[in-house]
Amino acid sequence: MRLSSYFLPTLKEIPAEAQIASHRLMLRAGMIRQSASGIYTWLPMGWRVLRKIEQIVREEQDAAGAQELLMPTIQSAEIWRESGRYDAYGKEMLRFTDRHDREMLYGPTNEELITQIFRDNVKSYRELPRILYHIQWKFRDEVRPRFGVMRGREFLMKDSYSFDLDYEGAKRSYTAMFNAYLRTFKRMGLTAVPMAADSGAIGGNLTHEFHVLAETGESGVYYDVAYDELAAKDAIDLDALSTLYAVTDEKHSPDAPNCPPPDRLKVARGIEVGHIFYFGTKYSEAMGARVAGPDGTPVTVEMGSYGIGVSRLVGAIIEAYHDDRGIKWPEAVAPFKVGIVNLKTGDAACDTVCEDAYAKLSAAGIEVLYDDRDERAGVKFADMDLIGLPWQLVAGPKGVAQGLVELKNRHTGEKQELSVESALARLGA
Ligand code: 5CA
Repeated sequence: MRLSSYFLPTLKEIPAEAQIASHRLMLRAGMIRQSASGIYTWLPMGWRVLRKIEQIVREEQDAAGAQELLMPTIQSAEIWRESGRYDAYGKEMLRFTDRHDREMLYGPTNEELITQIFRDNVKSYRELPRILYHIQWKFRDEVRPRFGVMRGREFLMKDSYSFDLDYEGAKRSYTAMFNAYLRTFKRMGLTAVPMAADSGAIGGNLTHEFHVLAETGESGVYYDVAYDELAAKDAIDLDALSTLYAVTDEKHSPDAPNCPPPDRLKVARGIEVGHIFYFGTKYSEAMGARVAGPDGTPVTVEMGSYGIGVSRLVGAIIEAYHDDRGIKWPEAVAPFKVGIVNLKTGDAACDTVCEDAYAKLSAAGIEVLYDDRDERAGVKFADMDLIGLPWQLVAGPKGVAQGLVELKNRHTGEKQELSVESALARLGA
């Protein structure tokens, strides 16, 4: 992509309405624009990142045996009456009527709809277990949307739903999702700590929230220092982990039997990027989701649901990866891997080196953004640091005369003078 023709409206000023770094940086780096309170347009740069995150989430869901489908954003009130949640959900649900006066809503979550689909299409225990998921926009009319995409009204969620014959099966599905979450967040460069949580409006008794630790997090978290080590593993023994104290503020109590003494208790703030629930037959019972069991008698299926805040993750990653000049994308989610900075557009030698590097990187399948604009070097450096691509390949007249370019690592700040060939080789071209 050539920056001269890329739709990237960066901002020099710090937007007054943004209170936290990720919100400020997403506006300044031309990733999002607000369209109404808590509702955003994703500009090309933001959209690229969102899709990368979505893809990692998808790959790990698929690897864990979940199957992707796509449910609509708009739902009928009827199924929510069946589960009893239509009235219970309150003002957070955006409700409206269609031209035939049918009551509709913009889905805040999908337990009802997936239970209906399951009920109407699965008849035998032989088809179990099933984990189905989709990645779809949700709407919750939050009282206080804030921090940009962190607490939006419209937001992108991955939500999975598991169906099992009995509790043992449901716990296996829950554990599979739990482990998939640890891998998912790790691939994005995040440490997300699983916390025993409160089940809120979803209901149920086995539930964990996954929190990225950050000072600007909205939740208080309290956990045993031994927990870090256990949770850093790729796959955990859920029962072993569950004996250790790790809770969100709603659940914290210094009098709990396994609450460690103050010197072993970590107190931090976290951003909730995922939330998983086992809720048994809460929805299947209310909505009649039954299958024929091995002996032919109908069995009400055991369910769980598993959410990831895909759009919130964009903000959470920036909270974890930025400095005072801008974003520092982890490579796995970076919108482009490398930015080429032409310090003297119009200079024949610089243009040749940059065009050649651009062509070779592109041909090697490496995502590259080429700053070919006719701008001052200072502007180009500032923009490149702001948008935070992991690598910068800088070509100026002095170096180019000696066949050299500079390769800068945005994370470490390390700069190296290299021949063009070596620089391209470092980048994988
Ligand atoms: N049905 C269940 C699991 S599929 C559910 O809705 N869980 S949830 O309410 O906890 O939401 C799942 C995830 O969506 C949360 O962990 C959070 O990361 C994200 N999320 C929830 N509300 C918002 C919001 N207003 N803005 C951005 N992300 C949100």
